Amino acid sequence: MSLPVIILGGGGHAKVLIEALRASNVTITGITDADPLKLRAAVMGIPVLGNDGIVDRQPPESIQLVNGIGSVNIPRTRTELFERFKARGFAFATIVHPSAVIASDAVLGEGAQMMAGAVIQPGCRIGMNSIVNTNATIDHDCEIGDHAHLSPGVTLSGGVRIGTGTHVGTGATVIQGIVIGKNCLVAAGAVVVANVPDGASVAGVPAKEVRS
Ligand code: JB2
Repeated sequence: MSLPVIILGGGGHAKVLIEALRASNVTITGITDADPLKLRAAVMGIPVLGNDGIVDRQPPESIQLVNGIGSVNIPRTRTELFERFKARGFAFATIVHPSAVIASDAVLGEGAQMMAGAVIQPGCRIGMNSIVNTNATIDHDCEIGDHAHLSPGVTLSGGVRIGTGTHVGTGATVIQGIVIGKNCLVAAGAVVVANVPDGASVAGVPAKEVRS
């Protein structure tokens, strides 16, 4: 990454990204955050420069962005920030922690984030602005939609499809060939053995639909 890197958001997910970027010897210029109380503070030694107006004032070709908002508490914010700055011509860095194992033919979309210990097997396509979090494993021929989040320790067997904007909670398991729709919520620890329709929330072993 030759351009200066700015991280959007200075919370928990940003810390994990800072670690991954440093492990790849990337220099981080600063962080933007919506919380005025964080202004002039620092996160792991990286200065908080101000709110997103800082980015708005830069020529898009002069910096690279990293989406530091996770998708747990404020999932729409992560997607909205990505879409807003993409529309203005900014580029989002695709992050691969050096300890991640990524198959040679895997396709990673712009701004996708492969955190420490992630494993992506052959034939996988990972959507834009998605997160494959710490130690998540994705077996062969899976398709992960844009803005999806696979939380730490998620296991997907081969040929699984995860829709746009879907959140798969910590340690959930999805057996082979399952299709999970758009904007779904899979609870932590669930074991998904049947397809999940768009917008549904599922939990349990085996996973069943629950009211969200
Ligand atoms: O519009 C925004 C905005 N809205 C909230 N622009 C910018 N630049 N920053 C924004 N923020 C800031 O994002 C908040 O003020 C806060 O500092 C930060 C979010 O931090 P938080 O720790 O609450 O959440 P997170 O998204 O970093 O982490 C969540 O998701 C991760 C995947 C947590 O649940 C983590 O535990 C989880 N690993």
